[in-house]
Amino acid sequence: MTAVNDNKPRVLSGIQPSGNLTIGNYLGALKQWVEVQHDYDCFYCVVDLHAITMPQDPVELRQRTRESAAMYIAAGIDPEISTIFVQSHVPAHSELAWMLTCMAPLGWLHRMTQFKDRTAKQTQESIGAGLLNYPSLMAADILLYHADLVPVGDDQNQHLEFTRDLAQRFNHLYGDTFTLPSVMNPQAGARIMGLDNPTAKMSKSEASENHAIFLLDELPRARKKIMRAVTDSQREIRFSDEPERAGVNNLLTIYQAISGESNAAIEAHFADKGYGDLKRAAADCVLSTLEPLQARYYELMNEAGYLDSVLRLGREKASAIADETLKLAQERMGFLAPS
Ligand code: ATP
Ligand code: LTN
Repeated sequence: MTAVNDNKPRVLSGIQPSGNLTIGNYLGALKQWVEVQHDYDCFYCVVDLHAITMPQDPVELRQRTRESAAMYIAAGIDPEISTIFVQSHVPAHSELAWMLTCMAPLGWLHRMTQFKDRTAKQTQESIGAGLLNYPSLMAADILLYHADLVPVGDDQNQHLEFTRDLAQRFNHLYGDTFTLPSVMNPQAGARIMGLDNPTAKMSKSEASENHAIFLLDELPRARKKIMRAVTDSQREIRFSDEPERAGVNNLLTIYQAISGESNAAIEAHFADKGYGDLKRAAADCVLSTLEPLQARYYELMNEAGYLDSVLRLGREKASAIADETLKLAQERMGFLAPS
């Protein structure tokens, strides 16, 4: 750890390299990561161990792990300030995850909505046990670094509650060991919905063509996807939580998350305008974000060796902290230290 960061509260978060990153990942997670990095000692990992809870092609997984790390930097994470690393490079994550798995009540795990959603359409025979234990691994990621704050989209709030409950259980049984983390959701953009189906969360592993805007979509393609977004047959442009108005609400949310304007200012701006105007304005905002991000991304991917050096340093900095926490937890649980 560098001396400057010693007194700052800590942040940890991660994104799965399970597909190409979307504007949902950007607005729900990455954008906040960039915003907090000067005020916190930040650790951002590419969570490849989480990605394998669903089947992954080995060649693609390796490639996407590098691409995700490059995307963190392209989005504005400064590797000189924040620590960027790959989860599987720090074995302490897997080791603490096992210890926490053994303490995690099955009832808690079965109540996780992400688990219920992901397994709803599968048979017991086809669901890997990792999907059930997924939250214990996420808890390990967070607790190893004594993270104070975890910036995520709101779909992860239940996993954060689980992490706190598990940390409390450990602290109660074995003595004060882990810091209880708080969740941080963005004011706007905590849940971006699919453009083709605005009642479902935008997800990077959803296959349909007009569902998600990927951060690497060519700009005309990204614009086209927004122009084709599902809306409704009404005319009024205002924020709303009614399910039938979810499409318009989603476009307003995207516009707001990027422009930073208030609800009232946005509704006033669109008062005498139509859905076409809203879509064009949302597309302009999205493109103004994607353009510089893509330019930085391609520069980084062409710079041989740079990304590897960032990940090497990240691994060193992360391991130093994680190994120490793991050792303490092992001692508390009663493992015999190697002599
Ligand atoms: P997958 O489709 O592979 O399950 P995902 O796109 O849901 O992935 P994750 O890797 O699970 O993405 O999430 C990474 C981060 O991005 C988390 O903080 C999550 O809350 C956030 N995030 C993902 N999708 C959205 C979304 N549609 N709106 C806001 N935040 C999101
Ligand atoms: N489960 C998260 C990804 C994730 C994560 C973490 C987020 C894994 N470990 C630690 C924050 C902190 C998801 O977004 N699906």
